[in-house]
Amino acid sequence: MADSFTPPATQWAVVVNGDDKVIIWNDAPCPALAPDQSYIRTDAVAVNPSDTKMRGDFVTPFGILGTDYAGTVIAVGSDVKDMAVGDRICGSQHAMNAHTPDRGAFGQYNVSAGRVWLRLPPPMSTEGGASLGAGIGTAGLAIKQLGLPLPNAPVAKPVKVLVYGGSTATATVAMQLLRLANLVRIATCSPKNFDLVKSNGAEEVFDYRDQEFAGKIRASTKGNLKYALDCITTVESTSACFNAIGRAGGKYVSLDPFSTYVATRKVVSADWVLGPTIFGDGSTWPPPPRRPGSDEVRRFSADLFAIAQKLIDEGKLRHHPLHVLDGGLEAVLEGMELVKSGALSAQKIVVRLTS
Ligand code: CO7
Repeated sequence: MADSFTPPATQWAVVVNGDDKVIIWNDAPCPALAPDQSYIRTDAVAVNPSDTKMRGDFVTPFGILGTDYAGTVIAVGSDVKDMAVGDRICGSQHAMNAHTPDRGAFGQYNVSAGRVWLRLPPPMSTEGGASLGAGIGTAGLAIKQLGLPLPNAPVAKPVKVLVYGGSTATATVAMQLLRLANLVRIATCSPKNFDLVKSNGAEEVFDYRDQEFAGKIRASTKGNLKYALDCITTVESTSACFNAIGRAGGKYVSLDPFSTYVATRKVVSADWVLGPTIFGDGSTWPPPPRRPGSDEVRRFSADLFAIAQKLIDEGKLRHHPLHVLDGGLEAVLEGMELVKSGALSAQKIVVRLTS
């Protein structure tokens, strides 16, 4: 198939121009098709908070924005055995990587990236699929950095894990993975989202605005909590997680660089996840994200997405609640403004690009 396929010369895409402005560009380059990857018509994209933060030093001018997409395979590379034309797939891109500025999700076409993709089974909508990639990648890396197992290797004896920000899109995926690994989830969120967070696997949920909640978590864990996953990463969230971890110490992992001045307990080791490293290519962004590639992470992503594939095929992993917009790439700009406004609660913006 690849032999007879010539990628279009240009496409419509959402890019950041030389003046650091987000624009829709009708002359964006189309990526080449590698022998081991597939070419996908983009049918839907999701907007992540990180997409709205790609400005200034993070930008490769005229690089294509966007992390998460879902669509239909229109061509496969000559070495591809596990995808076929017509398959519906979803996946993620390492947008604004200085080496591959033509590889962002917010264009008419995507080329799959490594093994960071999933084939969508019939019950999973294309829009739901579009919301999965960054969540699975980020949650998987966070669980790895906590030193905890994925669902293919459940622990024999349940261990409690605090998930701060339980109603975030990353947390609802993380809690499902933790539950399937026999780990016990304790979460925080607003009371209006307690039911959602419980339905995604939290056994106990606390209101983070309740002044007493750190004490309540310490009581619930009898002062023995060892693991905290911070999906928010503010001074308050870091401080609350450090206070909740028991006297013997443990591990704290956040999704952004955390404030070290509140992470002062020596018995707690702390780390943070850079989602786009899931591709194994490291990061070209300015420090602290900048880092070299890692074959070990590349292998981990292949394992993680194989595990996730099995879970979605078996109906064991579901997507975050969606807020779906129509209106093509213009609606992607609208979605980015909605995410930036902070008005969303427990919803992932997904934009349909084709009907
Ligand atoms: O991974 C990538 C690529 C892979 C291939 S790209 C990276 C994607 N990950 C990130 O962008 C991680 C960093 N995340 C952020 O910077 C986000 O700003 C947050 C921290 C919000 C998390 O992003 P996520 O997409 O997971 O969350 P969300 O937008 O779905 O979260 C919104 C929720 C709200 O519903 C609030 O919860 P409720 O229950 O109170 O409504 O976040 C909650 N929230 C807070 N909770 C406590 C928002 N601000 C909060 C606060 N304290 N200050």
